[in-house]
Amino acid sequence: MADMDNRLGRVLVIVPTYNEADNIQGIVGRIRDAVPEAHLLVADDNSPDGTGAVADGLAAADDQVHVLHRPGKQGLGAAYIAGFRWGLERGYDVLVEIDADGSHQPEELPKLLAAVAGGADLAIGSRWVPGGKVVNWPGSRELLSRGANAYSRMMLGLRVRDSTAGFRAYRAATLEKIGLSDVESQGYCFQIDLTLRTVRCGLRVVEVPITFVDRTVGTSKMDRSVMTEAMWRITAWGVTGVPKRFKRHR
Ligand SMILES: Nc1nc2c(ncn2[C@@H]2O[C@H](COP(=O)(O)OP(=O)(O)OP(=O)(O)O)[C@@H](O)[C@H]2O)c(=O)[nH]1
Ligand SMILES: [Mg+2]
Repeated sequence: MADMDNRLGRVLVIVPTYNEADNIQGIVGRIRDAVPEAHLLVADDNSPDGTGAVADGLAAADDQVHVLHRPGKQGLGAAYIAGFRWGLERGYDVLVEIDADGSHQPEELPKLLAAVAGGADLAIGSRWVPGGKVVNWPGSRELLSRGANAYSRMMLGLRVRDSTAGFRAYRAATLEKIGLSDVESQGYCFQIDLTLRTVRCGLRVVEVPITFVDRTVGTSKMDRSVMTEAMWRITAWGVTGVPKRFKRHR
């Protein structure tokens, strides 16, 4: 692990939250145990259930835990962009995405980080490569995820099997190269957007099989508007070919 830390540099794990008061303490504890060297940033969108205040309490007790308070619900993409900027400004070398609801198991973080240490510019915790699994997911959600991935592969020519996955580790250099200032995606198609940018910059994406566990506590933020946004953006990126904004970074 010490060798791996040397190759990785400083790691920041970003946890976006909206109404995760019953999950945040458990997930922060599990992340701290799984990757004790890493720092953690909770990016909270002023959750009405008080998640931000719970996170402040955790940060007060642990100087490796930080909180970014945002004014209101602006979507997962915006929360991650703000979190990435926070981390890049402070010189972190690897920036990790993980959900707060336990779907992504912190105990699998070392596997993701090992892929980055081994040369990946982006490591994705993937449900849909051999060895990847989903536990307790309703058939309808599996169908939606598989469908979104199949559509992305077809429309965008992506070879990545799980480009909607939200459990991933980026090298700081990857985020700097792909450019964050013109990312407009708000919901889950944010993940597809950044995957596409990474691939189109000629960077190396490695998929690591993970076991995804459906949330048992709290409520989902997945809704029709999130799905509609993904559908129209993927279609637009597909039919207009390589957008200029992606070419610029080549
Ligand atoms: N800061 C912020 N976090 C968000 C927002 N939307 C979702 N999240 C967080 O992003 C992560 C993923 O959202 P989920 O609601 O779990 O979405 P999902 O995994 O597709 O849906 P379920 O697991 O079925 O609930 C969770 O940690 C949420 O709290 C948002 O607008 N702002
Ligand atoms: Mg979830």
